[in-house]
Amino acid sequence: MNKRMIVGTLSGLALLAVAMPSHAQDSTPAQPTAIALKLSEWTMGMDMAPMKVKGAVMFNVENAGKFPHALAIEGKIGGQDFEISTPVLKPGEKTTLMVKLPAGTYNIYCPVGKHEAQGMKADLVIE
Ligand SMILES: [Cu+2]
Repeated sequence: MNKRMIVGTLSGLALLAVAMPSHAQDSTPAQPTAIALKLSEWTMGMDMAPMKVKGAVMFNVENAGKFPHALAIEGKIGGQDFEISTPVLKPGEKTTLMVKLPAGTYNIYCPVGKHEAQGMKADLVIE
């Protein structure tokens, strides 16, 4: 496990922050990995190869299509189902979604209509 060193100059507040519960995995980079995703019904934008990343991920999501889309992530953490989603984006709208997940494979997809069945999906592999 990669325990962060706490240097002597940290304030008590900072120490409290460090002590907060975390689902972090070992060797998590400090900076999230940024992934730009353009959602579009024309390309069914997420029907692509699995995305493999380490540590936290920052999705920069843009609806580049003509219909509403959103980005959802689902999977299991510790045997429990979880799901998180951006709001439904109108055409041209952008948002960000940052996740910090245990290592594993998750589904990312568009929860609008039947878009997932139409190919707006991919695997997200957290290493
Ligand atoms: Cu969609």
